[in-house]
Amino acid sequence: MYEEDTIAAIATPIGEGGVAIVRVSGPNAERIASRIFVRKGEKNGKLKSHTLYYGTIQDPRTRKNLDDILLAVMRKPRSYTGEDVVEFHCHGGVFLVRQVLGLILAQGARYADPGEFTKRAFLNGRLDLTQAEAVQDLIRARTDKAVELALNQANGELSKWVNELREELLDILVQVEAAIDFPEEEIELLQRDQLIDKAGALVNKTRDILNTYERGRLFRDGARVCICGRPNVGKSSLLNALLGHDRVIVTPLPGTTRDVIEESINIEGLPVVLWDTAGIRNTTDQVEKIGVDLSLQHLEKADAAIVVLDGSLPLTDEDLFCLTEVESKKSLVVINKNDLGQKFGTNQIRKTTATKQILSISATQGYGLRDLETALRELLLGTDTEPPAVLTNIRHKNALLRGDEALGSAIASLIDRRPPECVAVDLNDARDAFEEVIGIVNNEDILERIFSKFCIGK
Ligand SMILES: Nc1nc2c(ncn2[C@@H]2O[C@H](COP(=O)(O)OP(=O)(O)O)[C@@H](O)[C@H]2O)c(=O)[nH]1
Ligand SMILES: [Mg+2]
Repeated sequence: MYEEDTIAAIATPIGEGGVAIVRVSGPNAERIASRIFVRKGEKNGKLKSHTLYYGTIQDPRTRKNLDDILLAVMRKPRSYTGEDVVEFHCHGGVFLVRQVLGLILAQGARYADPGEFTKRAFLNGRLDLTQAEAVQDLIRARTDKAVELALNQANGELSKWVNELREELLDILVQVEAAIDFPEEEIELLQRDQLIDKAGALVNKTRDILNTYERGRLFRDGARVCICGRPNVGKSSLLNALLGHDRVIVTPLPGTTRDVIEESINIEGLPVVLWDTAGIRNTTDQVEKIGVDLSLQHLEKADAAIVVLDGSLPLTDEDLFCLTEVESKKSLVVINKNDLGQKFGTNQIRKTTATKQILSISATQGYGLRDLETALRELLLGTDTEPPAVLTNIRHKNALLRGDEALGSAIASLIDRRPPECVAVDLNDARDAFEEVIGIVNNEDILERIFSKFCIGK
């Protein structure tokens, strides 16, 4: 299936640390280790698998010792890659670990491509494709929730879900193909209705999975939230308050913030990137105008917006303009400075934005901030119960979309009483799409693209 040579790479980050690991996988892994590893104490006997051995690394040509190390042998098939794997646990010095790697390569190992260890794990059936990809998500995860989602996927939760779809699809396909094999028995009317129902149910289940994508994307990449409003309402103060420290300059002068300031917070595991923007208003000041344009651009790109109003002053046209700007977006309205009392009623806001949630806070006093965070999280994620798995990967999403589309046209063919061959073509397309998610694919291009995104040594 692939050229079974022996690959090696540094598996830990390059830098100073307690330990650095060089990983070797392939048929020659153990032979290479036996040439450069000298065991302390008892020297004879074959090394046991899944055991750590203490010893030194020695250059066989010069007999010079490089490092005292721990060596682990994991013989196939019970190893990460499913091949013989040897790990050298050295002291974590940049120069040292490169020397060790160099010595291993000099014994005939090849420097691994990015993700090549995981690719081999996949090709040897140790992981399916969603699990292999989850390994990468796990490495990149930035919050505990992202770790949890990636771990679920690595443990096969998504595969299980998609596999159920595939099984149900195969059921339908068997019936349709039977009709092809016995042409005189055309698909009976009753059977046709049943098939339509079953395919319809399958479409719904596919969409359930697809709907989790947005949620997964937010957990993985973070949600982008734009804080907007006219100048001086307390946008920068709010950013500082949510961050818990003074990041942005706050002054009583309108127009202080001109650039877009970006900072990240974590709301119960959901990474949120906050954008503090220049106040939105008509201005003749050239620099401020650029700031205002930037604000509007960011508002457009954001996953959600917080419109800040100053409750200590009557509403202005600029406030109303901001409220209409976010009309079609996920957004919250925040009435700030509630420590100073409130000069207008919420019904005035309701006239412009009937459905938005309105919260009262004080950025400088810290009132209402927890409620704001909770409301923001709900706005971004919705309050639905947690699905069994979450789609985080665009490749999975596209494949499922293709499956959904193919099922749709299979249903149309059934309704139009087209010949079973036509229905089978669509159903087979849907099946290909589902199988692509879990990785029953042999397309080298797809695999190459997926694994090239990994880091070297994984
Ligand atoms: N009393 C009070 N003043 C606030 C509050 N939030 C902001 N301010 C003041 O309002 C002024 C403008 O704040 P700033 O955050 O720069 O507004 P921005 O222009 O919207 O970014 C500053 O003098 C802040 O101290 C609040 O909750 N209560
Ligand atoms: Mg500001």
